[in-house]
Amino acid sequence: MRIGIFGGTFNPPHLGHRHIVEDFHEQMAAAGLPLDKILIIPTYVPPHKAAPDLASGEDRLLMCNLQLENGPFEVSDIEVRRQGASYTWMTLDELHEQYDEVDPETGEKTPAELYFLMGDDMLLYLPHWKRPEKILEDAILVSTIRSHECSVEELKDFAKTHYPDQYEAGRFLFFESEPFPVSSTEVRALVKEAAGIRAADGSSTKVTQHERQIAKAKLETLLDPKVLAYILERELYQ
Ligand code: DND
Repeated sequence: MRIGIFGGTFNPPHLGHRHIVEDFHEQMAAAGLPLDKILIIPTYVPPHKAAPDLASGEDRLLMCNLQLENGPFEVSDIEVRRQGASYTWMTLDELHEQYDEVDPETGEKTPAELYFLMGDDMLLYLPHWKRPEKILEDAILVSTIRSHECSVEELKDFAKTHYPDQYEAGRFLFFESEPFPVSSTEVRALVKEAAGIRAADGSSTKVTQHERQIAKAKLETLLDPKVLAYILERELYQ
């Protein structure tokens, strides 16, 4: 079985996430490696960063479902259920346990082929992840650019320099994607602004009605309408 994995804090999930994972799906098929499914896996506690304004695991699972509930995508609560810091090597172990196939007669194991998708920032941060070498044994890392500040060539050079053996062994894949530059940090700041709160100082007095409207209009271009409605209804990030 060939499984794509898209892990993230998804606080909240935005159209940049949808764009990259849809491209991933298409490009894997175009490369002759069609994925049987793609698991979208929100972290419980992100292992690598402070996460201000972190919405609950339940909220982030729900928002991922609202954004990617159809097609080959399946939102998985594996990390939210496990709780604690969501180290990727642990998740890959669990996924191998779940999806590796064992021949009932010979006992021979056919490991699931796992392909873990990430944007450029996460690939460049890989040396700081817990157990990157183990991760590269258990999954192939597939990456692309988030903005034109980086290029696929730079990503290849980085992987070749830092993980030469794994690079030679084909444990990295890259694809070209037209960037959709947006971040969850930017989205949360806009949500605050749309609610009349100045993100920088938390003050509720200084945002004009016009600025609030502009923030709301910008959010409509960055979020799935169902995710935006959910955030506003639940008053998340305010
Ligand atoms: P983020 O916090 O970056 O997620 O976490 C990404 C994944 O890496 C999670 O599964 C983490 O558990 C795992 N990780 C990171 C560091 C250390 C370890 C594990 C460890 O085990 O030690 P975000 O929600 O911010 O973003 C999700 C993904 O979407 C990322 O790969 C990011 O690069 C990408 N992305 C975009 N890609 C294209 N265009 C955009 C994007 N915005 C985010 N606009």
